[in-house]
Amino acid sequence: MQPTVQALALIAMLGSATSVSAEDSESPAKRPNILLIMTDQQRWDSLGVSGNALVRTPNLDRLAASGAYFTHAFVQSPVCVPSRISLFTGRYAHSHRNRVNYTPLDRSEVLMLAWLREAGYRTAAVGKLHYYPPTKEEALRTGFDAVELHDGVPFTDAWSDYVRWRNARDPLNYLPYRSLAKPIAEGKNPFRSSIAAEFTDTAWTGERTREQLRQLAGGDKPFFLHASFWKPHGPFEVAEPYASMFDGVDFPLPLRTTLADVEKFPLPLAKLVLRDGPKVLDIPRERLQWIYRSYFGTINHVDVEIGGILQTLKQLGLTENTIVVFTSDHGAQLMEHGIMDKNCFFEASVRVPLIVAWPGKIRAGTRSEMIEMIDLLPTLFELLGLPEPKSCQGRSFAPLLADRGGKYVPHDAIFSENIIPEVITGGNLDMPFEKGRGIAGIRHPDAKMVRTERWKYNYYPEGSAELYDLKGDPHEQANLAGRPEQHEIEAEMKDRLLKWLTTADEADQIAPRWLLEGK
Ligand SMILES: [Ca+2]
Repeated sequence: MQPTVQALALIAMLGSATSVSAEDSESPAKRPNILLIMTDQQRWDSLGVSGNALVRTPNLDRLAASGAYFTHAFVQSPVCVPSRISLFTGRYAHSHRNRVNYTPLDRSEVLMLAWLREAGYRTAAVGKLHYYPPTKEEALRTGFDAVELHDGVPFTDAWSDYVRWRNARDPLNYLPYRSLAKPIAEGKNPFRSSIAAEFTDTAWTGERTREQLRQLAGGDKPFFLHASFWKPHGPFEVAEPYASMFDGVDFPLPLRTTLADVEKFPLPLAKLVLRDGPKVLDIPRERLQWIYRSYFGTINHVDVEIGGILQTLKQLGLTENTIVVFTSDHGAQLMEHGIMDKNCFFEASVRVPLIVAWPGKIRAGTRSEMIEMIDLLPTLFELLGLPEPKSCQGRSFAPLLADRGGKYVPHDAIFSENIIPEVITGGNLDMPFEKGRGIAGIRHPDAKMVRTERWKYNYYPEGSAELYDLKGDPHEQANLAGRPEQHEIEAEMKDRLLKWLTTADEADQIAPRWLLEGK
């Protein structure tokens, strides 16, 4: 196979050994492993360590206590594919251009795993990847040596290793894996799954990750292993004993959103809320309560599996030499502002848990600096002693984790961006995308968010905006955009967005650092 242009560029970069000092550079065999554990649609406030007294996440809480736990980590796009590609490229969605779900990855983009493989790592993935086309071949093409795939939506089941695994084991394999038990007694969880916990995709992801760990432990290369859970993403089916673990527990529910509230939203956001009609706002409180119990039940199930993965890591003697990262691709509204899922800029959607642990090597503690998820790639590369790909737009926070000589400059603002496909497609995924013209000739309503410690400003292309004072209004209830007394702060936030959009790509436009340094 011919080496790719990107591979040659990396070899050139490694040869010039630029951004790390000689004592930081490790030989490939000595470099630590990376275990990247990811969940789908898990809110920042869904861990015990986040201050949520009702949830049960003892394993993640322990991991957080052993490493650096970030309370203010933000995804670059509040939807699956753009967010994941941002994490894996260290680039904003408008730069990697993979901006909505079910769009193919631009072949000129290089993912973290491909850079790591070129640097001597063995790379493997278990679970949800969400590439398009959603095949194992496509996943392998992006730089994985081994992939066990389960994207978890029906049209991808033909390629699902989980579906095959379950079919071979589960006596109830004739039932769809998301089927709900019937009948459900009055006062019991209507989302109880008819599938036993041991045959769920959550259990499969845990089991296969542990098996991959055993295989990778025997190799002579360091490894990058991506364990990617489908849950706690809805629909909210949940297996016993997790289905009934919160029976009788009342989670605090969000304020009810009325049609009058939604009519004040920017038009794209209002269309997102009302895509299936206004009846969504009338969800009975009791049913919503069961949704909360089920969502947090699946989080406990995932936590149990993560506990098993970390236990295997320990048994294999790998804990000391493995950087463990835990995060999620975006959060979940759970009916805050009338939205069940995400695709918006409220904190519940853009803010996610982030833990980075490496015993004895990085400082344990809780950090409140604002982190962009594109910062993870340069951080890991700095910890590994690898030069940062010049295409990367993130900022390493390694100086927060260890004393490495570098000084950390915290972000004074972080950014996210979002295309709301439902607004233009009505949920129809088959509408053809036309280069330069969007979908069916309609340009994307491409919304942008900037957030400082205190303010959040969301701008929509048709000219509407939201401005929230997070200090006085943490639940983002009062949109202050357009108020004369907020004119100055609104102008400042808009200016930040413009500066970001005009400079984020500058690494591609100026002389690459590796040509200038190391002389
Ligand atoms: Ca997702």
